[in-house]
Amino acid sequence: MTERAYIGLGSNLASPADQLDQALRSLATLPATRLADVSSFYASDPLGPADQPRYVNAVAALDTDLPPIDLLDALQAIEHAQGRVRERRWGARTLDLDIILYGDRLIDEPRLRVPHYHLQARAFVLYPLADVAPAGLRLADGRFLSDLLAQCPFEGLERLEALSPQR
Ligand code: A4P
Ligand code: MG
Repeated sequence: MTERAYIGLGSNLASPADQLDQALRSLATLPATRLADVSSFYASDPLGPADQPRYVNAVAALDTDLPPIDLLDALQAIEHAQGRVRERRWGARTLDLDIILYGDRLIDEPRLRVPHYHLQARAFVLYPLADVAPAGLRLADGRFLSDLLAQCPFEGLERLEALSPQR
């Protein structure tokens, strides 16, 4: 069954906006998957260790027949292809791809938790998600995106002007 999944993209190394563009091209070619929509790109200071460059973040909407774990495998392959090296937690990275939501599923497995943990505290996830999600979106755990946005100020996010027609 085709499901709507929302993917969070983040980068703070090696031309972050270019990394996101490259990742979007890869998402568009995933098997059994259609890249349905892409948010604006947003810049923000790093959450976590402050001695790293600013991040660029976005959210992509996918319509996919890939089961969640297969989608995670595919995302990790894209991260790997773009030179992601896992170092310290919350440290700098060329590309981070997270499954924010997958249909209306609640997933709590060792490799995969959906909705993504910390979603509610992260403006750099919530605001791009709001760009591409339907008005009134309700998460699988019953929370409304509008309520999470109301509790998470936009402050600190910088919306970047579109540089490519893709966005
Ligand atoms: N995993 C579990 N659930 C998921 C999911 N829903 N989507 C597991 C993707 N992966 C999921 O991830 C570690 C493991 O999480 C994976 O192997 C997967 O099986 P990782 O990407 O290797 O580790 P990480 O990213 O260093 O850790 P973590 O806790 O995922 O960090 P975050 O939450 O991704 O935060 N500041 C700004 N401004 N913007 C950012 O994007 N990102 C981070 C990283 C820190 N500060 C930031 C930003
Ligand atoms: Mg991650």
